[in-house]
Amino acid sequence: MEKLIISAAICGAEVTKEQNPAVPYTVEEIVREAKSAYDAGASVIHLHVREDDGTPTQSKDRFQVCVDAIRKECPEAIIQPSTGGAVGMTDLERLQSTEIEPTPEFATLDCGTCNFGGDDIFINTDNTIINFAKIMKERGIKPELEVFEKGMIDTALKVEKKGFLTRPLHFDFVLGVQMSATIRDLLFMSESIPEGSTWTASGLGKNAWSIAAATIALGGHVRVGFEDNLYMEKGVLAKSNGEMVAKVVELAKLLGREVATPAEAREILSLKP
Ligand code: KMH
Ligand code: ZN
Repeated sequence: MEKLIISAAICGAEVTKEQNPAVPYTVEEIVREAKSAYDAGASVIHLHVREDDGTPTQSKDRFQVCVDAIRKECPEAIIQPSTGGAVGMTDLERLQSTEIEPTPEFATLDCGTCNFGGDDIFINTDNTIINFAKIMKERGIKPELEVFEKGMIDTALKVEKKGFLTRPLHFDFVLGVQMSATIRDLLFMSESIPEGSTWTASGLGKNAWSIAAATIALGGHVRVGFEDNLYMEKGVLAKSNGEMVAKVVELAKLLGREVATPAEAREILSLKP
């Protein structure tokens, strides 16, 4: 079986220090969390950034400072800026994370609109998705296709048919936001993508660990981190993203799956060297 790529979603846009004091806001905290994940075995850092007070931002300058600082501590890491940002941001605001230098090799591309709790709606119209795909293609950025339910896989395939996405595609199944996060859901999603695609999965909250274990067994790749889950187990807050990555490494060991280095991850994901 292909080696396991571990992605760490270290910060997110929604979680707060009130929920877990280790959630990073400042540049120093973001670097600390990226390094803890990288040292534990993560090769991909899925990155959102915040103002010092925790407000989510897609500011190009803030991304540039954070990426440069992470790069110093995690020289080989695949840094994957979010283009999802936070609910309510404009497309132009969200795209700023792709404008840093050097151009990111990997970035997220959200493939549909979904409810995001309470009155929040995370809006990604067909035109938004096509525009983001077009820009990423022009800039040579490989998209990680963020799909929150099966219809978003179908949308991605329509965008591919129009010529804005190129195979091999890479999907990230974010389970537990819009659709549930059972093993049946995971199987349904992983069996619904074109042959030759790669995929990562993450389960929200308490689903993180069952989805991680099933994904390792099925040959997918795993995302964990504060963006998706704050707990190591019921009632036990994670002290760092690294602690969560270490748990995935342990699961992989138990299940006989080797963990990919960043260089191996680049090869598996067909990223440019
Ligand atoms: N924060 C969510 C509204 C992504 O990173 O591309 C969007 C999100 C997806 O987290
Ligand atoms: Zn994200």
